Amino acid sequence: MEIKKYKFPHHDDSRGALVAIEEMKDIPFHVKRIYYMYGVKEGVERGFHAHKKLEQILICIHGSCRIKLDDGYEKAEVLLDNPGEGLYIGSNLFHVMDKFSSNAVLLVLASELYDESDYIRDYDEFLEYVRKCKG
Ligand code: T46
Repeated sequence: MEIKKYKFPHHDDSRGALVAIEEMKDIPFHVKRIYYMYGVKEGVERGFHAHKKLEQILICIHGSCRIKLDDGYEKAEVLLDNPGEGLYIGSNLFHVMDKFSSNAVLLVLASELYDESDYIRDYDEFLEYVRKCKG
């Protein structure tokens, strides 16, 4: 599976670091929604779904967490621990987020507004859906 990570422009100086992200330039879509999660308790796993249409960039802007990806054929794991880089998650990727450090803040840039009908939360349904999409 191809893992798409984006490295964002850093503007570091004696005052500290500033990371700027511009839509359609540093990431491949227009951003319609931003959300973030923090205070995730030790041992908690989140996600367990895929999206039919949504594109997202996940950035762990503080601390670290792991993202497990499954495209219905292959599985992969990515550690996010750098606020200067983001993981692209396109459609049809079943994903789980876990191993959150106690100080982790996971920021997500999303291409669409929140729409529950875009979620596939059942793994068997996901497998059926991706196989149908691939023809
Ligand atoms: C994803 C991963 C990376 C809203 O009302 N609006 C929103 O924009 C979002 C994202 C969530 N919610 C509500 C829906 C649930 O009642 O917040 C609650 C928690 O959402 P959920 O259980 O879907 O959270 P995660 O961490 O399992 O998944 C989230 C995103 O929902 C999902 O799109 O790809 O983060």
